[in-house]
Amino acid sequence: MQLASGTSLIQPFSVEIDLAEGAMANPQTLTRRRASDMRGHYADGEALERLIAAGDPVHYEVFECLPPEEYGHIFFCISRLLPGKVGSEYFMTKGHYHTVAHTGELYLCLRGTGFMLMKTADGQFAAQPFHRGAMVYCPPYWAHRSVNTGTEPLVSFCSYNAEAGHNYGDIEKEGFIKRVLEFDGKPVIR
Ligand code: PAN
Ligand code: ZN
Repeated sequence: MQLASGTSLIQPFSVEIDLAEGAMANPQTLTRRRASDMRGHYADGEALERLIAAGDPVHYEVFECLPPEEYGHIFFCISRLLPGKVGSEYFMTKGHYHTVAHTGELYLCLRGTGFMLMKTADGQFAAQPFHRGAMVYCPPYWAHRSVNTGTEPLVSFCSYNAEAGHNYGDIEKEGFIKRVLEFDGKPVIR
């Protein structure tokens, strides 16, 4: 067998995912972001500071399985975003472009309700609803952010090119164009 340069041969493996709870057993990395990691992302910064002072709750957890970071390999993860609001804005992930911008991503929602917000560098915006069974395709070049508009965790399985990387800086500067806020008890994108 001829190996392509830059792509390692590794042994096949499997991992167990608790579909009901939204957790991966023995992930290689577990990233946990709290309210204090979200400064600068919500419209109501004072509401966020009150939340941080009141115990700095977890916003979301990402359980990742990371094969070699090489062309041809595939990363996959479980993203578990808790329910809640900062002022009237629903809990959300930071959001990012991929560092290798021409790489896409698949999200399969396993539990909960919400939206995937997406935007391009030239100002296009899209939102796709999340509910159990919704598979959202995030094409190359689109920044992406999950928003939980429900009362239970929003859990998604995600998969993307291993060499994609995460670029948080550009979207922090640009913002996502629109936010998901609660009005009269219902989510509104504006
Ligand atoms: C996901 C995200 C995950 C957390 O695995 O990384 O939902 O969101 P942030 O990375 O924006 O904090 C993904 O899109 N990976 O590429
Ligand atoms: Zn991504």
